[in-house]
Amino acid sequence: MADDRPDEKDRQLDRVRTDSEEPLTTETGVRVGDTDNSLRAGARGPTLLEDFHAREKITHFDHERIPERVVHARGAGAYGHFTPYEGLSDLTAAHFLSGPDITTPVFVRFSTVAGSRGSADTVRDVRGFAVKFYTAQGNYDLVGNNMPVFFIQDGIKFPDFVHAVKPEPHNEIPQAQSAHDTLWDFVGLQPETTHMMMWLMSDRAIPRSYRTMQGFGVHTFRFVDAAGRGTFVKFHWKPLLGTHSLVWDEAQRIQGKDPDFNRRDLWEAIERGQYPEWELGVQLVAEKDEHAFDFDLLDATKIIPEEQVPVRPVGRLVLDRNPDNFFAETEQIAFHTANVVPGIDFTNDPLLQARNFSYLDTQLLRLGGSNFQQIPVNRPVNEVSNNQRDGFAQHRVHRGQTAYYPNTLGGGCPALADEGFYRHYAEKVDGEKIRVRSESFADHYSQATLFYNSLADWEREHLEAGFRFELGKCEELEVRRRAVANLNHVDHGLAVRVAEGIGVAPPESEGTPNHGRSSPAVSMANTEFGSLTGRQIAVLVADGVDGGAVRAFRDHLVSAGAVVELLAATDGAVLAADGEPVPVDRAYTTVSSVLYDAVVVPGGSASAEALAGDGTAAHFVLEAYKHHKAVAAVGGGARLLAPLRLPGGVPEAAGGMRSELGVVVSAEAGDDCVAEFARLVGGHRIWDRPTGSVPA
Ligand code: HDD
Repeated sequence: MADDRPDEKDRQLDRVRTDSEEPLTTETGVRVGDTDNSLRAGARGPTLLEDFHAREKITHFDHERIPERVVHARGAGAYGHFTPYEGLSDLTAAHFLSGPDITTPVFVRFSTVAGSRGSADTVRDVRGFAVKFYTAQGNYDLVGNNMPVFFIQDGIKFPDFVHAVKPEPHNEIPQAQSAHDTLWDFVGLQPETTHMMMWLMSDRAIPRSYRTMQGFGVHTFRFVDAAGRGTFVKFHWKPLLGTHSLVWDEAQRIQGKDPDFNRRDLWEAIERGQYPEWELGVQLVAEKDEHAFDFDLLDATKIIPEEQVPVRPVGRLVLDRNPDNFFAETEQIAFHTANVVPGIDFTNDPLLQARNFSYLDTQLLRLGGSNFQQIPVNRPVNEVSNNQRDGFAQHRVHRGQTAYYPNTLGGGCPALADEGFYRHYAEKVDGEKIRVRSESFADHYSQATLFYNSLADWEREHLEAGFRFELGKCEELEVRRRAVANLNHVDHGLAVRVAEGIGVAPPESEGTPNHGRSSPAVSMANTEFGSLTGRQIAVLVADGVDGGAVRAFRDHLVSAGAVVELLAATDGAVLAADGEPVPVDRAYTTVSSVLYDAVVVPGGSASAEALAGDGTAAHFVLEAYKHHKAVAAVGGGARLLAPLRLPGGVPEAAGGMRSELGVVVSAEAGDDCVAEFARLVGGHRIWDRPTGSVPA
């Protein structure tokens, strides 16, 4: 942990942590002397029913699995803490936001949505970003995503949407993919999905790391102050490392090379002490301004553009402790949008209202009954006191004669709180009982266009390629056509380019004209760059490598927070040109360029010759280049650049350092060369590098 003092949640968990050194026992505590042989009638005879140890062991094993989450089944989580920058008592009665001296323990679970528990991390999908704050006033769950809008406006459509995106029911294909007919059939018929589909086809759907991912509460919520006054609020999480994504081709390859890519990255960063951090921001709208926008604040398919209402930074989230046990903690944690604390309330957003039903309901099935809040990871750090009793797996031993309110026989306990209790915002509600969608939810295209207009060129190209990929996987031409017709209301040029890529006729005339407005804050190009923290750098080496160059890169990059791994044809060590043994971290046959952010070929003529003659090493560099990663080659290492077909050929190493299109070539690993490479790595990717002709 960041500091070694356990927080309240940690102390609570300590009471249930188990690392027994006692001899093996049954669940009833009876010692076991043999767990390898079942009790039989004679050495070769049948097994006896009275073997209670064997039966218990196998029965428990048979019951190890619980239903996976119906969505967000695959996830990874960590503990940490949240601290506000300043007191927000003028806005909310929430105690955990009342001052910078209050630090609240949290558990955060990141997830994909569509795939099963065992699916790969780097699929094209929304990512869940669910935060449980263990506050002194009870648990508060902010159950968000890494995209600020949602597919549908009313929760009654959620089962339809999820059935459309999940594997198709007749053959359970494809796993964890949105690129199939049923999803696109649904979205083409349901134009409210258009804005979210723009985000889903963008690189936001393939984050480089959970650490480089934004989070959003999505809905408009309400802050409520001690006097009962409300303020609309939208929540934002901004990663301090910037918001960075993978390349789609790379993401697909990682699914095979390391299906746990994002999960491993989070775990290892925390183990290294590089604790991921996010800043919590709020967009605030006064109650009187509820109708001041050209969209409805209650419509979860809309953002409030940051240029219209700036994001005010209010606090810091740090994740600094990995769970002890994946099942006990990450799997059994139960989030619920209705887990709120005094000072935070809902709005009438119909998506949120449905969620407030769904999350409790789903936990009852998934975690086997009504006592799931007693599971250690779910328990609040303050005391629970009520008349709820019994049920499956009741862990509390309630004492006394009474379990009802009011009572005198139990001394009136538990009594009602006279302070600090939850007060619902006294919103005036008056309406007819009708099944309609508000007219104010009717515009499904303006913000999709706003998003498209706001992207950098490379983001826009990736988005268009995303549409072409996904629709190209749809068998039904009519499904493709409908999707294109929908895009024609976002931007005519986009619709034409997508249509041309998937073999359907481009729309002849413009649908809805592009309004030309943009919101630069939604572009990833406008987030943080420059940090090397946790970047993975591959250094390719063979016998005869220039040991000085290896040290120069390693020292500089590691001191800037990067992780540097030396890769060779085999594990063990290589012999540097100066005769020194250089330990190898991994054989490059066990990894792949897609698992690294950048690659260095340090030179030394024998090493360069061996690497250039090894197809695996040559492909490593080629593929890194194809995926827009920084490449450095020192001295003879430049030989590996030959297959790259660089425009203008391989830069000459003789005349000092050259840096072009993210390729640094230098005769020596001097400070200028290493610093230039570090700068490129901090810039994440070299998007203006043309890679179409690179055969990787
Ligand atoms: Fe949901 C899980 C996020 C709409 C019903 N949702 C779940 C998780 C996240 C979200 C992050 C995983 C929590 C964890 O790690 O355990 N969901 C969202 C967001 C939404 C949203 C940001 C829209 C703004 N969800 C939504 C709707 C419904 C649900 C409209 C139902 C009407 N979501 C569920 C669920 C899940 C869930 C079925 C599955 C597992 C669970 O709850 O605990 O209840």
